Amino acid sequence: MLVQLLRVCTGLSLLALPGALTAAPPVVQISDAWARATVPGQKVAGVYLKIRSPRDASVVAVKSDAATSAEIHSMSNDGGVMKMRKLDALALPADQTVQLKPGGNHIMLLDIKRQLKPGEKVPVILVVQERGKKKVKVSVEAEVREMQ
Ligand SMILES: [Cu+2]
Repeated sequence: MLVQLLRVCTGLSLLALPGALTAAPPVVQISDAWARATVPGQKVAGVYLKIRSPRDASVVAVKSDAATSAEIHSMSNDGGVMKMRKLDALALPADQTVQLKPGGNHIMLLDIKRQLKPGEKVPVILVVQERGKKKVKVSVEAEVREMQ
């Protein structure tokens, strides 16, 4: 009887382990990261992704080894002309998925160092900051895709 009880207890503690691991402090999550393929000689490329923070934060900078610099851009329709504008920061409201997508907010790689071909991966680093806290770097590999 005692032996059986012990077995049950051991089983339970093993089962509890995954739960304990997921209880670690939540972090910024990035998914579906992709970069638009470029043609030879093209100097800029858009990067798109979904990002979600467990607490209010903002993306305050972006960079990539594949480009001389990178910026966060907004895109708006100004009298039929699509215009891009640099954003100083991208707000990440707590627990909301913020989507960067073609025609909307995006990351723009400027002065890219090589052609981006479908299937390749482009490393991108997002610098995320919660108000009054240290900046945290979140890195992601964006898969290069042709525009659909
Ligand atoms: Cu842009």
